[in-house]
Amino acid sequence: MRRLLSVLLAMLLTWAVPVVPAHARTAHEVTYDRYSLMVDGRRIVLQSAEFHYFRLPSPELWRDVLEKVKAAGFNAVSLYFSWAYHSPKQGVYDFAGVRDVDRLLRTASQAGLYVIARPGPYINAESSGGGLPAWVKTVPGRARSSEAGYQAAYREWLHRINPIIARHQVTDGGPVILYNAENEYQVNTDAAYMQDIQDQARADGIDVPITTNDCCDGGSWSSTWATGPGAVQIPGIDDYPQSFECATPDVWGPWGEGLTERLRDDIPVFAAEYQAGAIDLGNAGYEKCRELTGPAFMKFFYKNNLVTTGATMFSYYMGYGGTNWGWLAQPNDVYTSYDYGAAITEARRLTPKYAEFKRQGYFLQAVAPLAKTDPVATPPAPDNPALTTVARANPDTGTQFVLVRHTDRAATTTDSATVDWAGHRVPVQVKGRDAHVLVAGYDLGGQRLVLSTSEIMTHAAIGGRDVALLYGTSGSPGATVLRYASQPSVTVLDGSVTSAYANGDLRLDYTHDGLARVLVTGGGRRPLLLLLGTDEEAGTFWRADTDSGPVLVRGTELVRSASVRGDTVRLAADTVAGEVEVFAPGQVRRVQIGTHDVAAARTKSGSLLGATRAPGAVRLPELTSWRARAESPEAQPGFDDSRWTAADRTTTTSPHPPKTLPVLYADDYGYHYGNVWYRGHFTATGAETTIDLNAITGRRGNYLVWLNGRYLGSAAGGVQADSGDQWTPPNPDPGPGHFAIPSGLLKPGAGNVIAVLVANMGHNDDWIADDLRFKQPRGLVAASVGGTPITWKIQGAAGTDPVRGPLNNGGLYGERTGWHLPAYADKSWKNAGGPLAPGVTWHRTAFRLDLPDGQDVPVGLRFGGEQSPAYRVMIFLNGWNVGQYGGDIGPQKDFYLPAGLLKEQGTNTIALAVTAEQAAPAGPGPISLFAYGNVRVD
Ligand code: IPT
Repeated sequence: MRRLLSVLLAMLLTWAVPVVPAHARTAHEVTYDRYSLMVDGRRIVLQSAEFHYFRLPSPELWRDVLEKVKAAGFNAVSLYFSWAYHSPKQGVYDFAGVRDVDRLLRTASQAGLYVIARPGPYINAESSGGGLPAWVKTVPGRARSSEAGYQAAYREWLHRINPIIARHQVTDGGPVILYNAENEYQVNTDAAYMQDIQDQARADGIDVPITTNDCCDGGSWSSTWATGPGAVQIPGIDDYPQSFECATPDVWGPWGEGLTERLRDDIPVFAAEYQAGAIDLGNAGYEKCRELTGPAFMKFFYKNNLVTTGATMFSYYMGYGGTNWGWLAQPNDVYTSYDYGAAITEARRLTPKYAEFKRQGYFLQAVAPLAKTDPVATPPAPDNPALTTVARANPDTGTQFVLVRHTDRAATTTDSATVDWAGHRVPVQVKGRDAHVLVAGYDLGGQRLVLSTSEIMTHAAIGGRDVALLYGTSGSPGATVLRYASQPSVTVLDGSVTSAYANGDLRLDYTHDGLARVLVTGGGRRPLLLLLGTDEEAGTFWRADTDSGPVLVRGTELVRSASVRGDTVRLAADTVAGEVEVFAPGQVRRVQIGTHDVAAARTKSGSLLGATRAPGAVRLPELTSWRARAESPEAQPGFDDSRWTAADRTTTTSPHPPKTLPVLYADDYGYHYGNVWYRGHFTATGAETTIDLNAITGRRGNYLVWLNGRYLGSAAGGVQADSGDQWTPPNPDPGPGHFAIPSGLLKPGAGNVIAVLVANMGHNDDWIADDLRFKQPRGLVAASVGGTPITWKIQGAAGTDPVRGPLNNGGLYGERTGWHLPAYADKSWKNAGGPLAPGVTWHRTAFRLDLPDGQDVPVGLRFGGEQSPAYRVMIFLNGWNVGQYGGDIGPQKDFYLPAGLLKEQGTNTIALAVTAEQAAPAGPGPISLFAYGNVRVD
């Protein structure tokens, strides 16, 4: 017994790792003034990226994304919390598994990020209902108001989510630094509601500053109503200057200059959502969205905003977009992928936008005087009107920040000028839609930077010297001037750089080309290693902090973190075959990537240079042995629907009155997501000639109709009955379908059965808070057979999947009987490949993966061939509904299968529910697995 105890104790001592590192639990104070946020009095520039955990249902991958966010120089992440994701019905909440937001907040903390917590209750985000659960559609009281029924509902949510957020606040040693109330709450506002959200938050222990994100201009909680009920401490503005027209990525700033307004004099300028990608409204594909919001846009708009407005709080929407898996999408604006054209792709890969974030983010974090600046009235002027300068300066240090940009923001030419600045005449050049933030009068570590026409990416004291990384457009001239007490000695280690010393100033002139290296020693200062690179070279650098100070790394695909122990620096890095160069503290002689020793040699720059290892090659299996089985037994007249819900209501809480009775709105019967079946029984008079239906499915939806087991055809589902906005007239006939009854099919004087399968593509948002758009019904909104009375039954999802949550399933027969689940025995199914009959046919196959440990190989499912208008496909991976494919759905042919849902070592099941609205000679295909990439993760 004693032995057992001591073994247990030993185990505890070895394995009990505190969840949150002890040093992280220190309480901090968050304050602010007109310049910036402050933590314990220290100013910070908040550089945040938006991330939606609910669009990545794999908690193990949250860490990957958040580490990538951190490594790009962000110090914060902005998190919407989706009410709908956690609550299948009133009073029921689930924060387990993929919904474990406590784990999410711990992971953010471990990644070293602050959190902007945005629990809504309304979040928009192109998510179904804008994050409001669909059950809220059936609650009396206008959504997003203080009316009674809705108030009880949203308070229920806040009292569940707030305590989780509250225990992770900066003020208690956690990461949450701001709490965002509501979302773009501008139209049909109710101050009592806006105030109550904040009162509830305070009562639940939220004590960090409360913010809100206003849309478009500063007209509401930000300024006009800044002091009344509902006013928040730090309002911010959302700005999407590049629009969402991904098809025309060269159109420049159609939605304006993108300058974040100063709203009040007592708070910092806060870009609460700044465009960092786009929804793909025109089905151009997300690569086009990435181009629309690519490095050129980022350089011009982000830098212009920084220097023109002096904003010190930025949150970029999105940092990583993710997937509208299940029924998460708000169908009017998005399809399955929510890649968003973001810096990190849906499959978690880094793009050129990521490198641009890194160049800018490192600068914001390294150059402290940026956190407190005032405008400079007369900036140094270029001698070429094609170029314009704008400047700010820190009133305490005098450090100047000068933006150099094209006067005409659409210009694509390369223009040069000289500028008289800080006692020097220096060349500047702007290529196309680039812009530069140049710094003068800055104490760069132990150095004095008089000015540079290269941009500062970062600098750090490493091994008794300063290492500074500066960069500029390839081929452009650069000049850097440093001040010394006496003439220093200059060694050009690499590249071509000239130097001249006069009156205490050392001037270096060069052309940005590759990576030049200059060592400056003496002159009364500690040594300086200047790295002068092109944008591309600078983008290959990483910076990580260790207990022994910062390290800089050139090369690898990603440096997640670094640590120094004795004479060894260990990098947690992703690699392919290539170079790694480490600038590390003086005692470091050895480099490890993970636990692997890198044979590294000392360079003349004092760094250690070695090679990185390639990942092992990976072959993915072919998808063969598909089995198929048709379902839709509900269409047959003899189907037993006695256990289905009777759809017999004559009243509804919906603001949209029914067009025929009974009320057939799916939500009214508790069926909120996915497909819904209706069966209508009637005794025919014999005079009936058509079945007249009307269904609202949301955009991209359809419905299929049978009479007495015979397929009559399909129709497109409507988007909305009433517009819900002042611009679009009401639509009395949203999703009509008129189905002629073929002769001989009707049974006069006897029982006849209409069967209708209606897609529910997701719920409209509630952006203008008028209830009308959000509470658009789903399902049938009108039904008649020539006036003959019909008795209706309805069946949707058979409950909530306890693991996968409320949005995973609708009411297809196969879903109700588990055909999507991996354990389902499909042995008796026929080999797939035959023609498709109208209705639903499932296809299943299994495949084994054995991906190597220690590699990241994001896997996708690809539909080859042309999209067919005949059918649409719902894709299940091991029971998880990972998306929808089809010409009516969107342009997407590749579907990401996130690890976690995907067993990287083991057997996986793909189940496809193919809904054919026309007969087709064959089902979807060819279907294959592919890898988005392959890196070692050490
Ligand atoms: C703004 C929303 O706040 C956000 O949730 C998301 O919908 C985003 O934009 C667009 O992707 S809405 C603003 C563009 C009017």
